[in-house]
Amino acid sequence: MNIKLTRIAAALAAATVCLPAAAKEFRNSDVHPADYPTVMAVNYMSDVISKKTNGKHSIKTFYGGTLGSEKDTIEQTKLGGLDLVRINVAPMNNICAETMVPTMPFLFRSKEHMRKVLDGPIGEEILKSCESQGYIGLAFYDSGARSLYTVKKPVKSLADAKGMKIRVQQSDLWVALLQAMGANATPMPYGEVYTALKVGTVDGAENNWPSYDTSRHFEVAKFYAKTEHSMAPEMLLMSKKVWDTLTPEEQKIFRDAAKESVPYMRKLWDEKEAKSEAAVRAGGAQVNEVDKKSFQDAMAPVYDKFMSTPKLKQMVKAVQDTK
Ligand code: GTR
Repeated sequence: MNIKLTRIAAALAAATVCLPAAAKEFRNSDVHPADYPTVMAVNYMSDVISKKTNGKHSIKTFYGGTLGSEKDTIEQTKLGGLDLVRINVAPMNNICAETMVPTMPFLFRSKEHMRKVLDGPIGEEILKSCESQGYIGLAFYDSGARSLYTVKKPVKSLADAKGMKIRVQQSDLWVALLQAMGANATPMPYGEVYTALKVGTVDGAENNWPSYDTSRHFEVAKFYAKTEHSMAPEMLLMSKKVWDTLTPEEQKIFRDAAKESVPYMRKLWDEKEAKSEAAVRAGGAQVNEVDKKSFQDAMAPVYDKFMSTPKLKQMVKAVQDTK
């Protein structure tokens, strides 16, 4: 190629890089129903984006798990087949190690503690950690505390969980967590849990009030033991492949809109938690307290096995030191 042509090619390449992405309705996936706080938060984010881009960009959420399980949609997002995905941190645990930190059992002391950590530098570090794996971490959303629920008999102490077959999310850490309780942990996509509880493939599962309610799991597993063993939050991720097609200005609009959706989501979350707890109690759920300390004490092996590097250990300490 002569010099002139090379210059033209270079100029064209530069122009391509700077060209703004074409107008687009970005696709997001969520396993929850249309009125769940996570789905409504991304709708809110979409409105903000649409306003700031004069209607050029928006986000459509395919809710109710129609695009697949969290594990599958995470893979599609990496490839750019899906633009965004709203998931729990759990299915990211095997992909970026830092996401294990906010999953760790009994780590957060309260909702306020969790929010403070995730809004601060540790939260940012975790969101950033997924970038090298092909994901742009845009936000954390609340997911409350997860507790055990069972079909045939209540769990009142650690001993009661022994040998029970309990569905867990698709994460090695989650398998170990339930094993540490003495249970037989069975990883399974969320959409299959209702039937598994009903036909007896599993004896129980674990989740927060809103999921226990909206999934109707409370109809088949009515014993809810307030173990509150993890406050593993939700995440909103964008495909790095798709992200790279946005201009820096558009990227900023997406980031800011995601952050703006967080307080909105938290307000909806607080309301939903209270409503769902009341709904499942009215629907026949039998709720009991447990000896939390015995559950907590059983978690040491989980920390030893998964918080194994100096970096992860330091992150756990930084969380614990956050006042
Ligand atoms: C819910 C969470 C979902 C999914 C589900 C599960 O609380 O919002 O993203 O992780 O639990 O247990 O699979």
